[in-house]
Amino acid sequence: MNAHAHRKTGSDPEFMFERAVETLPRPALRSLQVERLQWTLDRAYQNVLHYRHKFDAAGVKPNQLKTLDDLKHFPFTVKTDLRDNYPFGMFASPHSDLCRLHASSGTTGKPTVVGYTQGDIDHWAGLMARSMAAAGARPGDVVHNAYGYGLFTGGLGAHYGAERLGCIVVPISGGGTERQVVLMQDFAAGMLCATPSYALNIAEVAEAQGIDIKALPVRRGLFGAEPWSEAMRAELDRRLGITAVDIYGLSEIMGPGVACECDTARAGLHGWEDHFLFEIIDPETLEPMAMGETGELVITTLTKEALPMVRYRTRDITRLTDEPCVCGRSHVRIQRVTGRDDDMMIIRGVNVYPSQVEAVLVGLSGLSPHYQIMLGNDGAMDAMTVEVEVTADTSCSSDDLAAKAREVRHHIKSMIGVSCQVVAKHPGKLPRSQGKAVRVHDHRKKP
Ligand code: DLL
Repeated sequence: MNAHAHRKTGSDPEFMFERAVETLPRPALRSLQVERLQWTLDRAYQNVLHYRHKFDAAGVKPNQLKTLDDLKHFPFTVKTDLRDNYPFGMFASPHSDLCRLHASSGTTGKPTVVGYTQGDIDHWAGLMARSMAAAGARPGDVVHNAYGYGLFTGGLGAHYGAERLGCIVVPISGGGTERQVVLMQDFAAGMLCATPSYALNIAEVAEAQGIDIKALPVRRGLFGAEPWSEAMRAELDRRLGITAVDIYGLSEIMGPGVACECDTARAGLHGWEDHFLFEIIDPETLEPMAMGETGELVITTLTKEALPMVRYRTRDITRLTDEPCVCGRSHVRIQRVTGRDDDMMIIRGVNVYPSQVEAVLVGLSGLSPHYQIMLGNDGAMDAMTVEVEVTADTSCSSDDLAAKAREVRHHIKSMIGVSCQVVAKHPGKLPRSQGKAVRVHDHRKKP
């Protein structure tokens, strides 16, 4: 067996970064959560005017929370609360205690600014180390970090986590894909951190460079920051010769590492319950939903100092499960996030997420997994055009492209139940992702 093949198998599958807390029995986890929740509510009420006003208006005081169930009496927090209090109005720490700011790109209006104390950064690094270990990284591994560095939380979040775990981090960020492939090879990366769409781009560029990425030591992919499907996971496993693991997070709550799958089960992301409280609510009625039911994920931070978040409505649609996991971790599992409720398209009365379209496209013969969706008008209704790309070994005569488009249209209709237009393009004609892929382009007329 050569060295590469040996490294591919990994070592010490039982390794846990913080075994005691990751396997904490439910009653102990619950009492830890109540204690930390009381601390968080009190901190928010004492230090953030926004929370004080909201709690007062709802007629609740932090000391009224005695059990986790009492949280339902407290008001929700939404993204516009952060925008309305731009830039620092939601912070619970004085400026002198801050050590980092991150911000969202703010495509609509002002960016969302989030702040961290040194304590927050320490917790974040620990949770990212925990996530990476769950995903199969081990001390000494080379971690190729292709998440973007900068105001986006992906790059620095993964960077600090990898270092905390004792890995050797390559802070390459996104872009320059040919060089990424060469360095993955030369530095013998064991884990690739990237958005799933960028990982696909890396796989494709490696193939074009004639580098067999499957034969490289890289054995784990830590992919997140955007919705992706099981079909895409199978595609990434196959093309990169890795085990692709899903990681979830959002800036408002911390960044990456709020939840992560274990590589043992790959069946839902362990939400780190010693630092966050997870609820699912009905986005219409705002009522809490039961374990297993699908709705909007709501998160409350339990240890954040600079930016405590009380019942933050993520807009992400998912469900929670609490069945024991084969890995032995006791923390609740968040099922794959299909998309945000604001990404949901309603096409001729059918609710569609871009990731559902992806699941149909990935794996169809003669088709590359790249796609984009154009939204337009069809009279009073919304219309969807899906642009796909054929593979290099497929005929590109206009008849064949039209036939391919008809075939894809048929699959989308039969699997998602929605009628749409499909345009099949020549190889390489669709944009390639360098970070978060932009799947939907909205050309609908504004009312
Ligand atoms: O995307 C943090 C992150 C970086 C997560 C790297 C994972 C890896 P934001 O830019 O604030 O933060 O975007 C957060 O991205 O509310 C989801 O809608 C989406 N998202 C993040 N991870 C996943 C995932 C980072 N694994 C928003 N599956 C979230 C589906 C995801 N959607």
